[in-house]
Amino acid sequence: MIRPLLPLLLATVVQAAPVKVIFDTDMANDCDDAGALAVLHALADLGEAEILALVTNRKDPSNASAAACAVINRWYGRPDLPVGTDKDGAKIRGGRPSSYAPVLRDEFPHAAKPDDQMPEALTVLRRTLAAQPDGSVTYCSVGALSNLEDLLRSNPDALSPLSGLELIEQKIRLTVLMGGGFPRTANPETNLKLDPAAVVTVVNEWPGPLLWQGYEVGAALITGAELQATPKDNPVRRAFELRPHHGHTALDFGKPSHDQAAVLLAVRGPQPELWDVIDQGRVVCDSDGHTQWSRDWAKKHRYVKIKGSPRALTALIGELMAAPPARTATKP
Ligand SMILES: [Ca+2]
Repeated sequence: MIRPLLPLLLATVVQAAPVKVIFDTDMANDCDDAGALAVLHALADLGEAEILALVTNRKDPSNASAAACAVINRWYGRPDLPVGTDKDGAKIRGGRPSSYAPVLRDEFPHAAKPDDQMPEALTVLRRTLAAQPDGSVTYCSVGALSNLEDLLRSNPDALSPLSGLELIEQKIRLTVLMGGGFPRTANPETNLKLDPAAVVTVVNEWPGPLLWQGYEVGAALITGAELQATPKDNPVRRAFELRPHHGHTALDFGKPSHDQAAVLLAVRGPQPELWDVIDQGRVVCDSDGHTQWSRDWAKKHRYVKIKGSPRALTALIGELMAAPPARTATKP
């Protein structure tokens, strides 16, 4: 069945081939990761993206990040996407478990195991990259950078005769990073604060282009209430319903959309009508995770700012996040 396309979705960029995406998520604390995975599936439904694999990058006490990913993949009719977890990755400070991941795990059908029994994220990354054509993969990171560092430091193995550095150079065309703040923020941004050593490695040694989206971008994009119009058995809606935000839930009035914006940027690129791009410099990271834009030495780094009003981006993310799945949800 062909579903009606909403006006903003008609503004889709016509592309020759879908963008091949690896999604690296801390599907645990904030529900914008759930919203971002919804946007990614919606873009795949539109033929703009091909989801290659998911990896999780934050150790959540509920041990259910992979299950939450698998539940959402199944809702969108893609239950067989590879999902890997980082076993020694960044931990949530204070050990507070996710407000939504264990509930999604328990209320919805899926075939995922607990995070500590899932395939290694590094294995999933190396296997996925080795199987793809050169220069074809877009890496979208919306959490800690631990998996990127692990990949960068990895050695040749049975999955590929290439080192991690060589795999990145050969296979990844663009890496989009949600993290940091531009200009410099008072406190280090959460994703980078989780594993500053990994950030220092990535900013200094990642061989390909990095496109940064700082905290301030998502903070201006409030979405989530659009999900009220979706079915009650939509797990993304459920994640927003469970996530507290300023005395309400994220479903009531929405919340900032850091990760959804990063997915949009990864798949559609920095469309000039929506984004300003700042280049000719590099991101510098302190040992505490603070980022700063420096023009002292040009690397392949850029960062984005919203062009003009955030209204168009907000509406676009809201529509994509609430678009009904094109495929029938897979039965358990
Ligand atoms: Ca995230």
